Amino acid sequence: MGGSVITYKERSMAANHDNIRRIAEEIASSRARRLIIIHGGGSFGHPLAKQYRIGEGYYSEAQLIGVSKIHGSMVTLNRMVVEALTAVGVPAMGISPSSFVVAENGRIGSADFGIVERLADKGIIPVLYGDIVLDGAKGFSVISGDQLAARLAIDLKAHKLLFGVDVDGVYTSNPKLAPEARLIERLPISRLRGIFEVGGALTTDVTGGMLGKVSEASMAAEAGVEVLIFNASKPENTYRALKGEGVRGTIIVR
Ligand code: IP8
Repeated sequence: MGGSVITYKERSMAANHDNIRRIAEEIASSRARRLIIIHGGGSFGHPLAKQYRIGEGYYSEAQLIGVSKIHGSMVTLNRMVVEALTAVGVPAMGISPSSFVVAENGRIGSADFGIVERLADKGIIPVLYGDIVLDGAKGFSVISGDQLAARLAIDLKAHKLLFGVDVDGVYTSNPKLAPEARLIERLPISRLRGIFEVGGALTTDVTGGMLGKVSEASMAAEAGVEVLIFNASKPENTYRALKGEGVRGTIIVR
């Protein structure tokens, strides 16, 4: 669940309750099982990460309060998502990535997904999120929900990896700026570099916007996971994606 779908990215710490509630309902009616949900930060994560210059690494004690605030803010958003899911009967449980992930220069290093996998096996739906984690090289770093999702999909040999965003998929240029932008429905990894400009996010996104998403997604596709980027702001799409029904979007293929 992209941060741009579940929050208003241009406002400070503003959750999009309508989207959160609607997507929770779609997940409930899909009756998807062995599902792991990962959500992004949107306006609950990126502005604070920028304010405390987490991207530059940990260099001052003055950043510690920022680490605490960023994590706390993500926990708040996570509670909203989990509560929306439980309200419609989905057995969800929020899990903090910072309690079991250590990064190395911004990339997930050691991560024990054992508990997440066992919960999913039991029928609980773990709900993880982009988080600020310990980093062996930088002190702390922000791990995006995208990186986490791709790594989980690879390590747990997921069948499908679905990225719900606020546009229909990957375009030949930024669809919010360029009217001539065309949706790329099938994107082979080999076409990824050089041929087109994917374009970054329009608002503050410390973890790379659409470009970062596509690069993480391609790693999962490379490992044989079926990857779809679709528009979760549009009603019914999340339901259809979970059911394996046709959804307009971008499929990333090996
Ligand atoms: O929105 C980043 O997660 P993302 C979360 O998936 C933080 O990039 C803490 C900025």
